[in-house]
Amino acid sequence: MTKIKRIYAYEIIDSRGYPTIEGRLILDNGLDVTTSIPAGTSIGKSEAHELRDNDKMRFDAMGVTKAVSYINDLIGPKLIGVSPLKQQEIDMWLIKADGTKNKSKLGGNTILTISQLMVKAAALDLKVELFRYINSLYQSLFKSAITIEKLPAPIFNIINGGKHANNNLEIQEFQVIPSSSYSFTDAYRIGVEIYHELQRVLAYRNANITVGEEGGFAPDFPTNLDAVEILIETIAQKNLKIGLDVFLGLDVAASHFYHDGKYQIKDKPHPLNSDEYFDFILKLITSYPILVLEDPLYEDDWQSWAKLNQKIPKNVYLVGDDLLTTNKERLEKAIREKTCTTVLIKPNQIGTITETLEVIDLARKNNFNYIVSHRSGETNDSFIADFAVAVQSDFVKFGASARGERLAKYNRLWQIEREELKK
Ligand code: 2PG
Ligand code: MG
Repeated sequence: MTKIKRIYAYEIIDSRGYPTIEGRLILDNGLDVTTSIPAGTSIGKSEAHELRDNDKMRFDAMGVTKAVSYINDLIGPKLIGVSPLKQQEIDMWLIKADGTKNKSKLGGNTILTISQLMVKAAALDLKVELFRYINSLYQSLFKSAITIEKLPAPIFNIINGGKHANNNLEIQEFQVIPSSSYSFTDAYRIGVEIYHELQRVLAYRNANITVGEEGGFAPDFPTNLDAVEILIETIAQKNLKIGLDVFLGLDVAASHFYHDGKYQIKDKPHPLNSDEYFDFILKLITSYPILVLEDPLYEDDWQSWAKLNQKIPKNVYLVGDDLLTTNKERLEKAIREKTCTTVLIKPNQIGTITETLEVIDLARKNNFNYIVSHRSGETNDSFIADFAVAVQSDFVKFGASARGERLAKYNRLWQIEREELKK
């Protein structure tokens, strides 16, 4: 059986210009893999802790040398001679070594580096595509199979706001979603064409066409609804039918404009209390063909979430991201209290691949939807694309159809459709 010969890590710079961890694993047969770790800008309170140096003399305190040294000096040496196939054992060992609830000792970023390295090394050693290995890992962990038959439908975030851009919109992501009846190839083309059309529409209106963190445009508008209207106009320009060919999505990321019990958005002249804001969201969802609605409410207001879940149309995916943070306990509560219908899946919110798969298993067993997502701070690693195919996520959220770190994922999906899943 192939064993680990060496594991080490170092800093690289991510899409936001900040350091993150890249790890490398060398097997005793000479094969080697690397993986790198994304980072969020709009972070949910219950996410795994991201270990940063907090040394103001380096990289605005964002360095990860401590995390790197944990891998190089502490964890890596202990894994020499171990088989990378022992995913669950190794993940559990890391969780125990950390010993905290939110991985604050070793860092979720430190732990995930090791966890992802194991997955990649195992797939390479077994000479199977990464997505097929992750799929078989799920099956061996939970004794239940997921049949790989389709590519997830892409959600393109083409206008950025909130914490992801320096513009004046409070809503974080304005998305277009080609109908899931399209092949990935067609959905990708439609997403790319809409992106360029939007650039033309914005330029025509003298709006700013610089981009935000996820590659979407970052214009200023008098209201958030103006950004939604612009998407509708753009889709019509392409002769596509809104609500049939293409749908809309929003990641409201409401926790980030919720202050002192009120929601502050420029669509209304005064800060809204919970009831007023609730009506605003309900009106929004009934006025536009919104298929995916993420984090419309503050992340600890479970009651309002449950109320909204009762009231919104059943075909809308009500998604908990900051609300659920890929956390099993939080998902259990959401299932119990019928808080939403969909969990956003981001491995670095929880810190190991085993735990991420556990959350997916819990969702599947309870008919809860899940959507696999990147982070705003990304690298060119396309691990998450394979992960999404492996678990047959209905949708994926990898940002705009622009910027290398986003395209690394979309292009990998395209490759899988072309080379692996062609009928
Ligand atoms: C989100 C994500 C990804 P971030 O809120 O869904 O789009 O953003 O990585 O900044 O948390
Ligand atoms: Mg989100």
